[in-house]
Amino acid sequence: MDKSNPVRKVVDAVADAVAEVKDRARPAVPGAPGAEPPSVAEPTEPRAPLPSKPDQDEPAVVSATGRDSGAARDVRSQSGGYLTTANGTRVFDSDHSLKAGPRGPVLLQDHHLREKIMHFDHERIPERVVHARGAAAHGVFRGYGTAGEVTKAAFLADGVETPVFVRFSTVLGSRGSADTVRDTRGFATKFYTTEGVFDLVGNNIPVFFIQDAIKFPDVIHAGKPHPDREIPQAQSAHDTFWDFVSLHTEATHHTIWNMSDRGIPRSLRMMEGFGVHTFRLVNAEGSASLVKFHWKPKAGVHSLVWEEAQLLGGMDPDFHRRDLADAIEAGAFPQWELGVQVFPDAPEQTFHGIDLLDPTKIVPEELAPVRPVGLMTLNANPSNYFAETEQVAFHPGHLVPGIDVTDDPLLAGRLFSYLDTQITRLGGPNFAQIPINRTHAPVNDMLRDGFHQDAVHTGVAPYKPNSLDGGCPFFAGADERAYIEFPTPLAAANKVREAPASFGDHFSQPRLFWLSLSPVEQQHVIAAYTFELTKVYEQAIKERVLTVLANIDTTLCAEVASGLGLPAPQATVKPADATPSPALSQLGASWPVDGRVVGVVAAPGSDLDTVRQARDAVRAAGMTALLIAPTGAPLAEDLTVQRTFAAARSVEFDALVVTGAPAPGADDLGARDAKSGPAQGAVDSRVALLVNEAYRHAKPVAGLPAARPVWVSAAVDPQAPGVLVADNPADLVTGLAELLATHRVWARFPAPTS
Ligand code: HDE
Repeated sequence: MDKSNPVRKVVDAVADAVAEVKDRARPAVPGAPGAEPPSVAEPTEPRAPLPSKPDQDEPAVVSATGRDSGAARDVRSQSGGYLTTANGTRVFDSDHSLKAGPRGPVLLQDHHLREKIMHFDHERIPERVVHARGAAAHGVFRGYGTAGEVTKAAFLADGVETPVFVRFSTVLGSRGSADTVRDTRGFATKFYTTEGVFDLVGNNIPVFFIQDAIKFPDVIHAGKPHPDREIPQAQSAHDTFWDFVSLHTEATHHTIWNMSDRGIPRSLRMMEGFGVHTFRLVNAEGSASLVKFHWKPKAGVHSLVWEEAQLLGGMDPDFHRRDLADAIEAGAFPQWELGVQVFPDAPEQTFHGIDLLDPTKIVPEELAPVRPVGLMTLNANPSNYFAETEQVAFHPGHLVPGIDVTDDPLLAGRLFSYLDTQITRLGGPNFAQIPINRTHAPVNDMLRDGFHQDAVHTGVAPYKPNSLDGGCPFFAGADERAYIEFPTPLAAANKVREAPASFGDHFSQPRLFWLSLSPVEQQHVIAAYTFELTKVYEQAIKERVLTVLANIDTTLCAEVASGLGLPAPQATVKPADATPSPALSQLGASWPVDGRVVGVVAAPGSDLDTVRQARDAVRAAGMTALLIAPTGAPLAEDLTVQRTFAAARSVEFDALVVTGAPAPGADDLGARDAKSGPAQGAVDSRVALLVNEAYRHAKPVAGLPAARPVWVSAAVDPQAPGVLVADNPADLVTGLAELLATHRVWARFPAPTS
């Protein structure tokens, strides 16, 4: 890329800033719970509270009306060295209630007990109706200055840096559900711009189940657990979901994306994001364009395989939130490029015949390339989950000058819903004053009072027009950067409850998606539909879904029907011609491996220098090395063990380096650890399982010559693609990183072409 190119300039500047932050001491193994290692004995000497960890940040310290207070970032956390009541009175004892004698009774006058329990009783707030399970991070967005042609939004100008807070989520599960379920992921970004907050509240799938907001309660009621038994949790593999989507066929496109690998991301860092709706951008000259927003991850788009996702649900239900926090802590900052597909704002609002107001349709990137407009880097973890990740409140109506909405009927409903839901969830109308939601732009809003009012408003005339407050505040014009809705012309129409005719095409784009996938991705889609429908009780629903599949593709339908043991029905709609869009496939390129997790297996008697070299080579490549050994005893002062054979499972690792062949350990017993299989020859059976599973999931596995017996016990062909054997650990890791750049050793998953 040419050095004077504005995109290059910003990429270089961000790279410098990232390098600077990375230079701060980073832990070799992320995940320490606090800022300092604890002492074994309980500390008794009063001291100031510990700071947040270096990888963490808090919301900016602005007043409830958006003013920079100049206070330190940690001003809101605890202060002072002594335990106090909520009112700051020092506490003498918080372990015993006030009693009449040691054996009671407890006295009613114990105001400290009363306050402590009262507050505890009210610690929970309602979880989000949808997207309850989330994980978030702070970061910065830098504009490339390439969007000026289409929008006057100040934060997109060249080199402008805007703080952001991003919350990722699953849709269906409760707050405590597992991360790796098959579901759509939310991707919501709050930009604290100088012109007010802009929220881009998107998903990792570019289309939605419904075309009209009035259907949202229906699709969510169908996807949530059955109302009688409240099962299953956080998944679509049940009757009500498939009942709805097979009757309401506009859901077909979103459903096939969920059944594809996009429904089970490897990492939140490895997902695309989409604004889904078409938005209207307006430039400084006042001319409008229609656009679709895209987030493109620098790490590529990668997924789990279904078995990994299922195992992780039990092994590590927090897999995604841990991965995000660990990567940031380790200095592997996730990055996404924001881009726009631009379409003329023509009266019919279509592009190449695709209705831009229909949120069940994409515009293939081959028809309208994604133009990069800025780069987002997530570089800090939240300091407090509740204060930040739980209390953040997004709203698609948080817009800034230069970004306007279209008449997409789904978007219209969202513009109502998000404000409404926060009143219940956050306990009143003043949620914009919660620290994480505060704008960094001055607020002068004439909204007054209400629960949890944080601002002490002055003045006597919170109304307009007034003279008592000197007429203040005043309206801004376009020159003072007011938000002015674009004067969109409207065609004469009748008031009706109807959708436009073009919204009736439900199958051409699911077919386009199917045909764009590589053979192995298609196999995954077949397996996902088959798995989900096997869990459906009612045969009529399965038969109905098969007819929907027949309308997408005969092979897809035939394969799923065969898995279900049902006849494949005829299509009711002639499959449309579709030109595949290669951009929809996740395969076919190489990506950085920063933040990937490599397990280094050590056997008793492994050469420790070799283990050390393997670990250091993994770290030098920007990845995280976790040492796996028979017990938790450190192998040497500098070789701390992170996983034992009993605790390790392959799904936690992207790749393995095996430095020796451990003989069965004393705890390699079914009675102690049911992972222990029947005798695996000379090798500990948990290690054999670890390696076999990683191999089966098409992960790179590498071994030193001393590890040879492991291949036999694990039934791994050392000649197979992606199995590396070499003397030198550094060479092994280099080879392994090359393999990981394509995410998996795809050659181990040969698939028939459809
Ligand atoms: Fe949402 N959605 N949604 N949604 N949505 C919510 O807002 C809603 C839709 C999305 O991390 C709720 O604060 C309606 C599309 C994300 O806090 C609620 C409709 C897209 C998040 C709500 C939609 C989304 C939400 C629940 C149909 C992708 C999580 C709690 C018209 C473009 C944000 C809350 C976070 C959250 C309503 C459809 C994305 C109830 C009525 C389409 C990422 O207001």
